[in-house]
Amino acid sequence: MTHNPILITGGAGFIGSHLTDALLAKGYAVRVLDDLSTGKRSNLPLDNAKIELIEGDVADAQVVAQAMSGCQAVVHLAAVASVQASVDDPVRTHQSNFIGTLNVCEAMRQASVKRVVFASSAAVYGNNGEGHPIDEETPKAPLTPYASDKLASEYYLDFYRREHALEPVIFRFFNIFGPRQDPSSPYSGVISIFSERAQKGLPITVFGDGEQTRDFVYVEDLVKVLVQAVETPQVKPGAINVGMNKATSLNQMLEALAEVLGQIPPVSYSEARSGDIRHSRANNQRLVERFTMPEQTLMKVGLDRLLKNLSVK
Ligand code: NAD
Ligand code: UD2
Repeated sequence: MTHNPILITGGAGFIGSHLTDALLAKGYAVRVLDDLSTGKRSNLPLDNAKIELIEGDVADAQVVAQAMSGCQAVVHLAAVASVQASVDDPVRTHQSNFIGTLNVCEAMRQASVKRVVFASSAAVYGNNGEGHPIDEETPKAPLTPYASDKLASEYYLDFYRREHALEPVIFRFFNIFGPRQDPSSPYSGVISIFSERAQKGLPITVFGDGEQTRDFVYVEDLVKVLVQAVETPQVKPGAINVGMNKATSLNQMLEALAEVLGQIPPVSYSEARSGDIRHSRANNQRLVERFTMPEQTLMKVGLDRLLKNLSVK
């Protein structure tokens, strides 16, 4: 291990701050580049001498080049993570979600940094593959600016791999959950919304019959994979699904929430969201082949940690 820092763009956010904790615990120095648009300083242990926060925008090529200088690897997480925000303002989100990636690639080329781990999304599949575990060869059908920017980012990372010997590890995350996920928008992750409302005793609304399923991944399990992706000596081309190949319905998730809390407020069922995907589940064979999979954190255990974190706030 060299003393050079790992750059985490978006490191003050939900996933990035957990990754920061894990890398610091392993003895790495971490440099975070974040504009704090949704990320928070308070997510980071800034009293640790091994962490540096640069407040800046990944859409600014100069800032990215400065942040890249002297780094040994990059984990590129910075993005407007809300799909709805990309629908409402495609031009602004494109700056963060696509230009940001291009700036990271260029800064890496100039600074001779090779390894980049990238957060793509299951959103690139659109409605394709619904009803069975989705593998990576499933035709792509990006339905939103968010998904289009993620897919274009993947293609550019692959171009830089072929032309400039970058070593991209491209992950398509399914539904990640855990402490520090922001519950404040109606389009936030469903688990963050339900947990916060349940803890405050506020009624919960399920869109549809609650039998829709998702492949939920606890954030610490994801982080164990991200750390390996930073460290692995060999990188093969091709994006990798990050899911557990396990379908959990919203009703099952609510049962787990009720078990952890003892009881939950009234749950009502309203019309399904238009365009909502009924079943989303990852075929994770590629992930299992290339990485050592952590033992899956059970839904109840993950919910318990999330709720404890909410209650100390
Ligand atoms: P988050 O909003 O908590 O984290 C994103 C971070 O990026 C925030 O700290 C934000 O301040 C920062 N950021 C946004 N725009 C920026 C910019 N222009 N310059 C610098 N920093 C900027 O969301 P998250 O859930 O932690 O998402 C991390 C990554 O994972 C994102 O790329 C997201 O698209 C991807 N992802 C997340 C999920 C999920 O289930 N959470 C699923 C698929 C993909
Ligand atoms: C996830 C991602 C999205 C995109 C998409 C690709 C999140 C937050 N969203 O959307 O970015 O990648 O996958 O397929 O990770 N729901 C309720 N009540 C609520 C909120 C949600 O019933 O208050 C339902 C919602 O209609 C859906 C399910 O919960 O059926 C999950 O919703 P979500 O927004 O957490 O995630 P998803 O899979 O729609």
